[in-house]
Amino acid sequence: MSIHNADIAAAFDEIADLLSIQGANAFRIRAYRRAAQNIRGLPHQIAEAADLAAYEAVPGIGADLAAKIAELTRTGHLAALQKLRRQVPPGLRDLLSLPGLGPVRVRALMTALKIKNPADLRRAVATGRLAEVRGFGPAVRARLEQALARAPSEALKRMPIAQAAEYAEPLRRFLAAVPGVERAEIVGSYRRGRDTVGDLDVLVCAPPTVDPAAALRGYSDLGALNASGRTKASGVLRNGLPFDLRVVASESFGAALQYFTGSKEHGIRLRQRARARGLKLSEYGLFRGRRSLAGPSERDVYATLGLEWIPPELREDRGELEAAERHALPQLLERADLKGDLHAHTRASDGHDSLEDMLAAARAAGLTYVAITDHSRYLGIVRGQDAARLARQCDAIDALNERLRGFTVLKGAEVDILEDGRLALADAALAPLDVVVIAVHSHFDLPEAKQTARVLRALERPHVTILAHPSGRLLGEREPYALDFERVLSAAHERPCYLEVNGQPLRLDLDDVRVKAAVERGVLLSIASDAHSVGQFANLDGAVRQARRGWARKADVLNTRPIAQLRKLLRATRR
Ligand code: DGT
Ligand code: CA
Ligand code: CA
Repeated sequence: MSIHNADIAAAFDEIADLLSIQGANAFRIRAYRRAAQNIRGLPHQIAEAADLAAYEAVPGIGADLAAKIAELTRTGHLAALQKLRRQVPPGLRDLLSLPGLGPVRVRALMTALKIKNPADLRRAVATGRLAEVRGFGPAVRARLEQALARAPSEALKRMPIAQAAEYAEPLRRFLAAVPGVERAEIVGSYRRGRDTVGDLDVLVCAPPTVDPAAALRGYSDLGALNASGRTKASGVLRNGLPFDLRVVASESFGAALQYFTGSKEHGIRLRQRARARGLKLSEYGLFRGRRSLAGPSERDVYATLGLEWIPPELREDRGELEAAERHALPQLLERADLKGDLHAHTRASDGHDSLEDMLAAARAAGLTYVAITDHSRYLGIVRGQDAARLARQCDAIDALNERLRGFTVLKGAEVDILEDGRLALADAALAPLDVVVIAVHSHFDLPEAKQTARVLRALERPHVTILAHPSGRLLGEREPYALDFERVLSAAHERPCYLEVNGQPLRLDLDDVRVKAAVERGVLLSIASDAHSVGQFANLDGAVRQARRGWARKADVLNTRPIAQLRKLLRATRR
């Protein structure tokens, strides 16, 4: 491993940046900066020096920094830097890479306007709020606007699908309404329902007389249009999301839909299959020689290749082609299959609305039961309930159920898993509940063995029903914590208890791969909104999409059961 002075200096500068965003001690930050500067100025490669003493001879390098240089030289990594990278949301780090934005300004944006990523910044520029922040005079703002316009895709990485959807659906409707346009679809990872998207791929069906790309120029959500011809254009939307536009004729629409939906891996396998049959598959159609066998319809493309039509969520080359060949694709879960929701909050803890309003909203969302799972009292959650308040809430729910017809409110709680694997509420407090959702809300950075032991220990408690958001990730903000998921899955299977697919837009946790593992193991899933207000039962749509990507069928899901069957499954978890 060859480490250059520039590498060491860059690592120290990054540490200083991240510490500075965190508002760390100024002396500590300056020590890293000065060391970086001195190392950059050295006439020789410091990594070639024989030992720590030689490192310490450089001005500004003490024992601590010398040890870090040694670590970097030996391993190529710095544990301290990796830890900081996990702590500081990637969006803030993306902001740092914009010209004119150092850590001090990033911190100012964060404190004054809660700006956490380039997309937030773009909005603040668009609405003029940036001018309110100290240190952002006209010159700084002008430079930032230029930078944001120039390099949006570098400044912003993958976007959570719910955030992308806010721009994708209006864009699709706009294009579909352009005179002469026959169809417009958002394809790519968006159509596959991936949890995040890199860019939007927009496919438009129109005859040669129509120029949808030209129509786009007047579109209100357009940030910039880069390359543009009649059949191909690319640009970026005002929220920073890049897009590719393709225009095809109707005789190719199905083939193009297939091609640009991807995934790339799925497409490669499909084209191999075509080739093995002496055919050629492209975005223009499926051909034998020059004769087109399929093109207008995506279904026909699959059928002509001897395959069932494959739902886009499955197109990841995870066995779907083999299943489609055997006519053994799963009948995937649908939103309409859900009979209830087993994770929702009221203002008894950190929710926004009353118990009555939440159940009315659940009912309006087409559900027949909802579990109220307010937080237990714990560090992070100020308004969490203790045993006494939980008991009173249970009484209120009992009274409510007396009056309700055709709808059931289940008594529940979302209970913190403490650092040592105990639960934040005593077994006696949990015994009267119908649903006990447990979750990790703290100590995310325990080593894998400890984190796994912690969760396994919690799963041993007598009243546990569901493990909520099992990986703890927050898209763009927090990585999953280190956990041996196989062991958790085995424990859930043996116990039994159930695993949640949390539909909060930044959680979508379990992810698709783990959903599939749970389905294969026969561990039932709870498709959950984790609603904190009446509008958030819409989170169920995202959870369903995620579950479909993990091959989940109606039978794999706990809350597709009518209430009587559900109660049996809930009781089966009791010890
Ligand atoms: P993303 O944008 O990173 O979330 O993921 P995708 O899947 O939307 O990827 P993207 O936007 O690069 O391309 C859209 C689709 O176009 C992709 O899913 C399949 C097709 N495609 C793009 N590039 C290639 C390629 O080099 N080979 C093949 N076979 N297909 C490609
Ligand atoms: Ca894409
Ligand atoms: Ca693309």
